[in-house]
Amino acid sequence: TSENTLPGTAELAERARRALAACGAAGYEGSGPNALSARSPITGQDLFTVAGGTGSDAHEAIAAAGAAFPAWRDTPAPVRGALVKRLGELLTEHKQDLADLVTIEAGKIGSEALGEVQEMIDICDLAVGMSRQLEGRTLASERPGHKLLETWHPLGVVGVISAFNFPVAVWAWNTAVALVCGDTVVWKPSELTPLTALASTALLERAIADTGAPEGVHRLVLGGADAAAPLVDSPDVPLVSATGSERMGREIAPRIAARFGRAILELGGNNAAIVTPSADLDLAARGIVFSAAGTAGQRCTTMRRLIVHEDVADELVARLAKVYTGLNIGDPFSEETLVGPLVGERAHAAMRTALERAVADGGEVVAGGGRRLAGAAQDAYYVEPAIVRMPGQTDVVKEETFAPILYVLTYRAFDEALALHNDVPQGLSSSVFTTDQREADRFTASAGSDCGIANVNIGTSGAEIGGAFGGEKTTGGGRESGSDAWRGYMRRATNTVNYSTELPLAQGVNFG
Ligand code: UN1
Repeated sequence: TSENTLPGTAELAERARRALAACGAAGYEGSGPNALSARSPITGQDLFTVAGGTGSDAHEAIAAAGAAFPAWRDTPAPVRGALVKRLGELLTEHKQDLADLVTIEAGKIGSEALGEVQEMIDICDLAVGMSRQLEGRTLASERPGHKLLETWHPLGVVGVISAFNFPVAVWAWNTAVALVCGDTVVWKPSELTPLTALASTALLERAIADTGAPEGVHRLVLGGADAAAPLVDSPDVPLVSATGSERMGREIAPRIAARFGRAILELGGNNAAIVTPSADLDLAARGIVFSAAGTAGQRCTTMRRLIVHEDVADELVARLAKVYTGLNIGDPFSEETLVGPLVGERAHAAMRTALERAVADGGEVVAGGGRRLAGAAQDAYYVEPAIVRMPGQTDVVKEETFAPILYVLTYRAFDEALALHNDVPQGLSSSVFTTDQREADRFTASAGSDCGIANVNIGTSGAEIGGAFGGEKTTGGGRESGSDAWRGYMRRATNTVNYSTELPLAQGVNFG
């Protein structure tokens, strides 16, 4: 492994400024009461300060998006699609600029940062197609000369709250779909990633100007949890789509429910893979390493548990440990790097604590766990992804620690593997590695994985945008992105139309 050197903070700040300027963001640096530090986990240092008052105040933003709603609602959906099409073109043009900002703010390696922007472009393509396919159904009426229809209408202002780890893709999933659905959007990104938010907003604003859409269809609100409070509590925001921790979900879900608002929640994951004796271990090892160590363990879909048949456990763990020892950890801008930094000190402390608890529970750390590059940047937290063999699924294994720790459990019978798999509070993503069709089909059947995503012979992370994304239990139950997840962004009306000259009542009721 090579201990690569890190870029300097001043160099990162310059690179960020260049990318922002290319995307058309200007006038964001400064001070003021609500000023925000833009920081890079690459060095752990502040890059510069984003002026207080950059972006809108949430109340103002909700009012502006609310005022733009009627005109946007009344714009034909395929015309709304033209805005998203233009956004997709601008994202394609500025793919590298945005990816640079994702690397600078979230610490993702170049390829994953570009992948995140590709995910934005992909959802724009999908949403443009959707804009001509927002379809309802016709249903059979029980009455002669009547028809029963379902129609779908724009909802209103959608509040989007997103996390640091996918600072722009998750915004795009929500925003591209909400916009073609005729909704307007107020976005509160993570306070850790204001720059990617400013750049994406600048691109969307350009697309709005280019296509003549109402300028209030989108507003950006910067700040911490306080800044998002009006989105959570305002009756003028019929839908809140929030991605983040279970703790955040527990805080906001009851408040949204108390006003009968709708929520799409994407909270924690504690994603596992079952590896059966018939698995192709080469393929499994590759899938596991990408899902468990990739993105430094900071995806909601990161693989955190491995449930391996005892006949193949030693061999698989030995292979994984070998690959882990060779992982290049360091500067995410370096082509050789596979593992960039953790987002910050708290993530590192959480990782340390989890490893200590795992060891206290009888776990054995078979790879990684150490800190790297502390000499080069004491405020940056580079860690070796860890593999820990556990004697059982103890409390720490049932929690989501947002860091690269893979707990390994063993099983004898497939039933036991399924039981262990589902015995955690979270239900986002899952996979089985097997060449036995019965096991694969059992895993994806009703009594198999209880997650929103259940894969066969690929890892738990890196879902395509074409499917609906989200999970069950404490993951929150929401679905975003593809398939018919768009329905969550619209309101449904049932229409009964009588085209006869009679007035028969339903259920055979006679009334005079
Ligand atoms: C997240 O970590 O919040 O499936 C989203 C994946 C990505 C999205 C992850 N497409 O890993």
